[in-house]
Amino acid sequence: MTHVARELASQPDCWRRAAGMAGGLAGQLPASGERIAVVGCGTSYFMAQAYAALREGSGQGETDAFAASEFPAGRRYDRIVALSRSGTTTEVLGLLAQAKGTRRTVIIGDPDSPMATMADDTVVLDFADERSVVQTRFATSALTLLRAQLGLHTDAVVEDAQVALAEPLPTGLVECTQFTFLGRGWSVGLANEGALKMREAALSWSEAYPAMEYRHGPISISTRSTATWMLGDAPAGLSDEVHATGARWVAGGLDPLAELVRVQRLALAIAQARGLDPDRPRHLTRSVILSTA
Ligand code: F1P
Repeated sequence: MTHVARELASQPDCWRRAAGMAGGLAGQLPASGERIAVVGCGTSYFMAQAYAALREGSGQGETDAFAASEFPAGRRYDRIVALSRSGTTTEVLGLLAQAKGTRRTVIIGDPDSPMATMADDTVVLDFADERSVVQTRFATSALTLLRAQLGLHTDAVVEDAQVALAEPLPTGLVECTQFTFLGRGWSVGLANEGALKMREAALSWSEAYPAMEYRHGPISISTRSTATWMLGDAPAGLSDEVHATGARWVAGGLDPLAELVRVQRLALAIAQARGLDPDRPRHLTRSVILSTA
């Protein structure tokens, strides 16, 4: 069994643990009403997008998400929250160093990483750290912690993750030549992450959009050999329009975070079918550490 397959399967347990921490971290995580920015790179950035939409959408304060490299230097926030499994990603370290006057909270997997000592609040999810390069459980556990702190996590989410791990994947998906993942609100970040997983682990041509954007161009890619996968509830009429292209439509019936687990499984199934080792993703390293930033 690969590291990524084992880590992927441990997500229900990790989510339970992460959610259980939320009550004890009230002083370290953003309070309701704070104006915050959430940052990260790669997978961590997509989790930041999901959290930002959940927090602002539930009326708990203005929340912007940025790739760490694109943080607008002139903006003022009550707090910057950085997500980083490794705690070593160059762009995140650079931003935290520059933002000394702002309260900085980091959520990291490795307690011995440089990020652990440079923030005002350090939250360590070491139980969710991973051996694999391709992230699964750290990212979803960090989001579960933040979701629980917003009061938006329930046991039903963990039950859905168990269903996502147990049920067979829809037939015919492994053979598809292209995948489009769609989301709405907080699941836009999850759609972005699903597409990234497919690229990283399976070298699959995958795209992601807010669901209402699909008709504005991306639909032209859809045809009999492609699949369009909705994370969360679909806009009215969209499934019919996808069916009319001949593409496969995958309706996300589970909680969107559990639906992402199904996408992770698909990425591994495609990697296996193509003879790829998902623990050795092409051109990737566990963390991007730049000598010239
Ligand atoms: C972020 C990240 C991963 C990506 C790759 C390089 O790392 O961009 O999402 O899959 O392995 O690093 P981190 O800041 O969360 O450690």
